[in-house]
Amino acid sequence: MTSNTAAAAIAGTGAEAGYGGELRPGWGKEEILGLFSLPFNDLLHRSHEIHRRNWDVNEIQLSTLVSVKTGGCAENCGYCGQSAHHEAKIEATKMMPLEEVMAAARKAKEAGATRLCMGAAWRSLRDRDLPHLMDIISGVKGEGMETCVTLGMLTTEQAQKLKESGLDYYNHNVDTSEEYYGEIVTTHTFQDRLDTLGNVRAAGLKVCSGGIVGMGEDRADRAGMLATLANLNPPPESVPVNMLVPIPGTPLADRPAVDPLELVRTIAVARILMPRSRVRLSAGREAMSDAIQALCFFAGANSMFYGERLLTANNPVEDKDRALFERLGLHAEIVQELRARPVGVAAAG
Ligand code: SAM
Ligand code: DTB
Ligand code: SF4
Repeated sequence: MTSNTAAAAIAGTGAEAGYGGELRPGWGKEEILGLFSLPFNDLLHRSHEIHRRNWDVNEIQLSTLVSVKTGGCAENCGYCGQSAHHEAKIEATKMMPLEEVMAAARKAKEAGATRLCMGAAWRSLRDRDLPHLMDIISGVKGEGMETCVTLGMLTTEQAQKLKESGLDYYNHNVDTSEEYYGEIVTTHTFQDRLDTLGNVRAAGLKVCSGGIVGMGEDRADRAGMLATLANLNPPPESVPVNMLVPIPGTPLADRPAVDPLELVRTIAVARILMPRSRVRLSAGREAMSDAIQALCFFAGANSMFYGERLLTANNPVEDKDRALFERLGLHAEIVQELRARPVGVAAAG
């Protein structure tokens, strides 16, 4: 089926074609491309309806990032300023001490975040780093925050240890389609990424996996990436959609910018394919207008990174995001067990 016929086939009521928003592993790339090709209004109507059926559409989950070990990474991911292969001027650091992470966790919680996402620039986790990470995870969990880490490749045994220490989510992005993956990194394979996701799932952790828009991939690659994610059984609980942040000195620094409406489409399609996953409007918000962000929330995004830093790049400051929330009538997710926490934006609405 061509993209156009696929688009025509799903332009009807949707329900008979199985687009009612039920979990439905087995998505084909052609039918996903058909969704991408829908007129913008039809696509957003479809995704917003599914969003509304599954979520409080005015609630956004807030995660704050902390880079606990920055730079010097052995991998050569073309977008990443932390790779030792590139000329990016990001200084490598040692592993952050527990107290520093705890201070960052308290600050993020005070500001209204419910989850702390801790990243380390590693190809894979080494067993000798496990005890310190387990202390960090149990400390942050003890503060009453949800915990997420992204540490590169992981074995099932390591994933189990992290889970025992109080880890809720493991982030490991597929980043793009299987076909395009070799164009952006050659030091590990797409299958390596899937293997780690399998190990994370086997340990009973929640999965956070998504990708990047704007690396020079085409729409078929974006469809392929979403097919991979949606066909995981179950799909990831959390799906970050990043807009490439061009980092000077990286091979992808000069990629032409993608039409921001294509990002909105990608979010809408992610929402249709994974109705009950949190879809996170992730990196790249600093370069986005408020209107584009509002369209992303309408299309189905219901999570974002909150706090002035991502890992190495900037993110909008908290005040700016609070003002945007106010203008859009949005409120932050409140995690039940955190109800007694100090008032931040989470108390609004
Ligand atoms: N080393 C770990 C890994 O590769 O999974 C964790 C860190 S890595 C920085 C986490 C994710 O951040 C990447 O998979 C990618 O999706 C995203 N990311 C990194 N640099 C980015 C950039 N310049 N623009 C947009 N997203 C980026
Ligand atoms: C994800 O999908 N995006 C985050 C998080 N997971 C680890 C990282 C974004 C990094 C943006 C570029 C930087 O800060 O270096
Ligand atoms: Fe960056 Fe992670 Fe790739 Fe290392 S493995 S270069 S930290 S994205």
